[in-house]
Amino acid sequence: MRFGFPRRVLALAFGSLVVSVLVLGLASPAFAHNFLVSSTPAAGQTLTTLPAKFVITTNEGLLDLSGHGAGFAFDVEDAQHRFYGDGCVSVDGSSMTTAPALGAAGKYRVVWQIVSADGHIVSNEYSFTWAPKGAFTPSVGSSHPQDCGGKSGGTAPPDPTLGQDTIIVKSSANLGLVLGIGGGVLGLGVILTVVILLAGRRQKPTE
Ligand SMILES: [Cu+2]
Repeated sequence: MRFGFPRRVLALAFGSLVVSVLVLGLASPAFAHNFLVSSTPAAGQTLTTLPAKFVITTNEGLLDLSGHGAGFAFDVEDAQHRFYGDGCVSVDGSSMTTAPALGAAGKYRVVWQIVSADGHIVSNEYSFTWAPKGAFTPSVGSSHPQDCGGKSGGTAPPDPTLGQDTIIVKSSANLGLVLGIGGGVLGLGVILTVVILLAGRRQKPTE
């Protein structure tokens, strides 16, 4: 009985250690998937002038195996489903850029796709509002996304030479991280149950 409390504390400390290792172990592969850090235009932004370039910046280096953005896409679409830009992307470090082009004022949608540091495809979308101030000559756009003369971009399927599955990240939440935390919580529950059962069993004979 005298050693019951410290033993339980020790068991809990050990349990916490196991849970930490579990959470880190399960969550770390998730960090291999690049995620969006910032963009131009930004999600939900009202853009009033055309920036020098459109940019998607992720948390770590992108994997541009072909050297000309195969598997990458930066589609800009208006509410009438017309697409703007030549579909050419340039990959530099953790960022992908494309030459900016927009049509008439209104709501626009960006669909981006990148090749993650671990070779997996990650894509997502967001919208922004285009409200040009002053003189602006709108681009005509096209009925489908351009693919930079077959080099990159558009909604072309990912480079088959990558031989990897496609990960579609629909929310900004990191799915792997959520799964990792879920696994950690589950592990904690199991460990707590075992600790409580052991503590109960140990106390019975002394009383
Ligand atoms: Cu991956």
